[in-house]
Amino acid sequence: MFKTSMAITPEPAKFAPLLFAGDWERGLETAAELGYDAVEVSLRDPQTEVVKKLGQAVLGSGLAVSAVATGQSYYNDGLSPTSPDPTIRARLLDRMKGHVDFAAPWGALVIIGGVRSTFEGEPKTHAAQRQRAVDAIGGYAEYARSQGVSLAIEPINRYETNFINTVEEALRFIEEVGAENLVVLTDTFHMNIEEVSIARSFERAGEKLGYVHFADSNRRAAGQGHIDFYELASVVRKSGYDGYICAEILPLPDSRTAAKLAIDYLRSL
Ligand code: LER
Ligand code: MN
Repeated sequence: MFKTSMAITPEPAKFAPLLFAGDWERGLETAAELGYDAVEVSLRDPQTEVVKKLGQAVLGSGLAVSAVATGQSYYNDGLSPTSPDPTIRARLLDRMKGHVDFAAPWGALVIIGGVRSTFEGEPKTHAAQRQRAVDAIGGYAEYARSQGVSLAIEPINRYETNFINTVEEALRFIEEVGAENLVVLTDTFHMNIEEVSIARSFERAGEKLGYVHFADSNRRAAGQGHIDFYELASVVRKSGYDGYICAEILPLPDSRTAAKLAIDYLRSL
């Protein structure tokens, strides 16, 4: 049996594949009722009251936090580690430290996915944008290590970013940053677009596999599209991965039904 998690957010988000967006109380209640082990929380500003309340409520819910997703800092507020503006990078460093502090009590991961943003402007300027991100993420990793937290680099498909689309690129980036507490997050929705073989890419992540998003080809719950999750489950088991499988999925037909479909299917694997 895999440890299970589902992705929620306390705020109405611009980023779609999250359940119970803006209604975290019902999100927690439903996750506990359906028997999930944990929730993944997508946070905007970790210093806000709503995030403090959410943290307290999770502690009392019997659930764990599996991971903190951080993309809203870019999607909602334009903060990016590639930015040439040092005040933007400093604001993001502050946020990331707050995310690490939120994650630490559960040993949850902090996800570096959408927050990487996308390289902009002339291709010849991309190397400098990438270098700023290497330095910035190295800084987040150093703080995270002091709190016993790991950061998960998530490859994202080409329609959302041009900065790390594949597992191979994530591994190269991790090597470049050179921090021990950087791992790979494999999201099957993105992999279905980018990877030659989803299964072989899970194998390629190997010991660096640190976290998993299961969403089907249409970003609905696993089992609602055409990805072969039985093959993937067997590859993941063989790799010795003992972390969470998190349903990061569209709330279709509605949040509760999607959450129920996902956990029933995860249990069948
Ligand atoms: C976040 O986990 C994700 O999968 C991305 O689509 C964010 O843009
Ligand atoms: Mn994802």
